[in-house]
Amino acid sequence: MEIGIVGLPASGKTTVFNALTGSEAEVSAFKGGKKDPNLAVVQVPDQRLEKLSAMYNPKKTTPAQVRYVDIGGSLSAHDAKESSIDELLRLLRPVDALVNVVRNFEFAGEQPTPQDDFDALESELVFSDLMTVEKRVEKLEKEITKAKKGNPKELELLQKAKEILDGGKALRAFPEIATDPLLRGYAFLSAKPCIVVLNSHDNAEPGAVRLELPDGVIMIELKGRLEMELSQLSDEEAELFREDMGLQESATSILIRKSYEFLGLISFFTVGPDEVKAWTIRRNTPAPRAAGVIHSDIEKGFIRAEVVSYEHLIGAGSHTAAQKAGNVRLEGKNYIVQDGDVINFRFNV
Ligand SMILES: Nc1nc2c(ncn2[C@@H]2O[C@H](COP(=O)(O)OP(=O)(O)O)[C@@H](O)[C@H]2O)c(=O)[nH]1
Ligand SMILES: [Mg+2]
Repeated sequence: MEIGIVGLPASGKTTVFNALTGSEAEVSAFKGGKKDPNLAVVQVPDQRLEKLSAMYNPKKTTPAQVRYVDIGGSLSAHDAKESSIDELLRLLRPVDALVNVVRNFEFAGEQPTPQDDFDALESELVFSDLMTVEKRVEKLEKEITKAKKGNPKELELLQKAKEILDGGKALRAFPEIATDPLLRGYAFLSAKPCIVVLNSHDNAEPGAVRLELPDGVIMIELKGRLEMELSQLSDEEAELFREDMGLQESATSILIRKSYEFLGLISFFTVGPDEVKAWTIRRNTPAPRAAGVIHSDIEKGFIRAEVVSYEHLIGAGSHTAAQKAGNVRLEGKNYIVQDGDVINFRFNV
């Protein structure tokens, strides 16, 4: 899973990035500071993986990962050159979801305006998609009328998208457009699931700010700077501080947990003496496609999946015991992989 962090200048993108990833990327005290993107990989906390690892005692234990990209610069055409916007878009196209950081702290004497900030960024996403659509529609119309090539169905979908975007709306609320395979290649930003991070000052009363958000957007409140400071302490120290401040879970785990839920992601496991590993897939993924996450050869040569649920395996104490109890199943290509499945794929190459 890959998450792109976006937001207005000085909303705290890099601060939140540091909080989430334990990085120490440079935050800036003025608007329009450092512009280079920051990238980091974070392990998804999962107690099941630890239990499986204790059972198999493998050489290597590999948690599922989330990649975070803090894109740095602004998407707004007002304060960025087209070339730098293209560069940002290139970084954002592949991400599975956007985290939109909204300022809820005083900055350089300016009071926070979270609703306005959210609306402004939402328009940037819509505007960026509109630019893409307009260019493409123009080209496709020419191709279709003059050269008799190009897909009229694609044009029709793009024209619908243009209408929605012209009306100032994000594409994510229109799944028939946002998820159509013909448009997937455009990776429209406003079609991506969006998680708003309300980046609150240290003393903020949780829940005090309510935002009006469009469909398909959820909000998580974080104290970015505080969480960043905590992320730079040792686990034990951070735990003590958390208890003191009445914070239960780290920002990282809250965001990862919520984004998993929100994006409809689940984990399955592969186990063995060499490696115990967690893999991320979307809910409702059939077994061969899940196998493809491990390697495309396993998907192509898929024969069967040998499946036992995490609960059955741990309950039985070993794979052999689970098998004796009749809880290891052989599943075919239509099997829908479930959260916590422990799978051994059988395949031909
Ligand atoms: N009080 C407070 N200040 C913050 C918070 N997050 C960021 N800042 C400050 O806002 C400024 C910009 O932060 P930065 O992370 O560089 O924002 P970016 O431009 O969006 O990447 C810095 O001076 C930060 O210290 C926060 O949660 N609380
Ligand atoms: Mg920054």
